[in-house]
Amino acid sequence: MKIGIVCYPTYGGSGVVATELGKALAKEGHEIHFITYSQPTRLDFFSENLFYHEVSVKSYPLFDYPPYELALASKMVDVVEHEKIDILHVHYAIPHASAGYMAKQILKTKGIHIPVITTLHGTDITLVGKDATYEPVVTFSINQSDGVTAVSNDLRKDTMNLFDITTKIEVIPNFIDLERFKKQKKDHFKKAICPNDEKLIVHTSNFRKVKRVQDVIDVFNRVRKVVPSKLLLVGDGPERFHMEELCRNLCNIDDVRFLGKLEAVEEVLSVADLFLMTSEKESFGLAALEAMACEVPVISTNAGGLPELNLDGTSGFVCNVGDTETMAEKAIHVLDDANLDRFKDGALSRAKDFDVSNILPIYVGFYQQTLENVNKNITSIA
Ligand code: GMT
Repeated sequence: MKIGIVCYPTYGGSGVVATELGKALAKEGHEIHFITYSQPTRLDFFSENLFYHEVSVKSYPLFDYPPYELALASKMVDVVEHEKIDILHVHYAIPHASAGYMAKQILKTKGIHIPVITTLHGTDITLVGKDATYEPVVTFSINQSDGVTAVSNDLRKDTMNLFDITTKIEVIPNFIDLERFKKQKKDHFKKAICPNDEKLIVHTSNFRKVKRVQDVIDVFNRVRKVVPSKLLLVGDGPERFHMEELCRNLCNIDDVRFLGKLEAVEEVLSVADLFLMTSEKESFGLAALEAMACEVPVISTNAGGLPELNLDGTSGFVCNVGDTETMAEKAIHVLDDANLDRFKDGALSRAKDFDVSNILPIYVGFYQQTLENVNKNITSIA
């Protein structure tokens, strides 16, 4: 198949999923055309089946807000027409689903019937999408998509509750490439961070309010009083400055390190003993899955789709949002040498359920089904 993929090309989970999906499909022989405003972060190598089309937005003194959605829709039209794309798959509803709808209508006037699939990732529904600023357009463009997927049952449920949805939503979870995300031998790295054999706790995120990074610091503070440990904070975002301040006030600063954005996060995860995900909302929790694949147990909240990924008592524990006392108790239990190996095995075994080899065929099947449905409709109209 020739597939056009539209996504945010940044470090965010939706962009990572879209890029890894495109790479995996290209490996299977499909031709993948990424349509974004810059080269996706993880698309940094050459493959004969991967193409990148840049959306550039022309500015004009009249525009306080350059019309990205129009430039994107125009680019989609151009790529579909000239590259003979079979199906468009847009990731993150805003503004990709509505741009996809517009491209589809324009292409229809040229006799081209392009199916558009929208994948909902989380904040496009639970935070931004439900706001009255965008809600009518999000509802319309989800309902007008030829296929819709959500990354967890919980996100599907939220979408049905928050919007007036008249179309079926298929759940296709996030996935992981276990060839890349696996525990690597990095003893020298562990020794450098934990010279006295301390336990290593890791958190990675985009440091937005929704991640409640202050709870990570609170949990760490409680744990370190019982278990000698260090904390690594990976990623960057609006809350990082406040979190650095909080650490300076609360912790021994030698025990906490902020690493910023990292390309090879699996190297850090390879030496971690525990991963913390304290989010207030989390549709799936890709960062936790990456940790599990590297044999790192997870203490997470029970928000959104997290309990669908993190099995309580097996791959780690799930706790109520904000209940840092219980999170710390569970963390101390997991970090106990008598328990740690069992949880590490549990984490890896759960991650294997989401291996790309299990999830990719579901996407391919969904593309084929959507194409068939659209073709059937065209034939019945003609
Ligand atoms: O986590 C974020 O804030 C980034 C966001 C995104 O769309 O880039 O991630 C969302 O999509 C990921 C991939 O499907 C999910 O694993 C994350 O759970 C989800 N984040 C939230 O729901 C907050």
